[in-house]
Amino acid sequence: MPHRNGLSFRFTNAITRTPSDSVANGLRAEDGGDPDADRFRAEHSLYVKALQAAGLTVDVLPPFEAFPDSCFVEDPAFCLPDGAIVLRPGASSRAGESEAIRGALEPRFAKVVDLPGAGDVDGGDVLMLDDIILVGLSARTNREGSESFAAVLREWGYEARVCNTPDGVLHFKTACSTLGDGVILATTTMAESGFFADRKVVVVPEGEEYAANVIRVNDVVLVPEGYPKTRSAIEDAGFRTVVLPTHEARKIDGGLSCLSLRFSLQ
Ligand code: CIR
Repeated sequence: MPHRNGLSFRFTNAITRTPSDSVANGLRAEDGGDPDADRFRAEHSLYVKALQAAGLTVDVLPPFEAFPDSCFVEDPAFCLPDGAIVLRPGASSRAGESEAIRGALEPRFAKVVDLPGAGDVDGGDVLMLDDIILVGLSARTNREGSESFAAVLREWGYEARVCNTPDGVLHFKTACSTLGDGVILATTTMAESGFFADRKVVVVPEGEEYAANVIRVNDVVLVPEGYPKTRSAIEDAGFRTVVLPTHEARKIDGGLSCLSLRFSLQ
């Protein structure tokens, strides 16, 4: 695919969803205590403000009590300037989120399509770079889903490659992010995976692996609070950072990317 400068980090819009009270029952790999819904909403509102300060128009959808993980809007859809693809999340408790996010996408995109076939893809497994889109196989994204997703992307003129997310990592982007301008942020395991070929990789210092999930939004990189070595490494690589609290999201394996769908309307 032709290199599209800024595809992965120049955005005009975002969609988020306010955490519900039921977020306390969100899925998690290990139980370190339930998130507190009020504190989560306070952190979420700082997140929305940071996206707005970065120049985005942000649509904040109302809480969706029936789906505890529904504030993680990145997982049920994937957005490109050409249109949006409604995905099928791999966790059965999240299945109904696709229908709900479609309703938010349709007024904004001329083209909204469903992931064909019966496979599963979580948006957290999709890393968009400026010249390729990487799709990680994981406990949530299976071979059938990733292949049908890659086929849609190719039809739309994008190059897509399916990769294996390392064992024990929830989503591909749990362990890596794009900092934009051709630079990747990744844990040591991901950096050594070969997925990034000869791209410049900023490696997350040991012990700060959670901070591998950041988002570049226009001229800033949003980073989670409490990971000073990663923040310094990103700044040393020449990027401006904004620190945000994600303590409640972290309790249910959520990070900064999961909390929004970011896109550029043509
Ligand atoms: C889940 O397990 O589905 C949620 N508790 C966390 C989802 C995080 N989403 C993401 O990394 N894209």
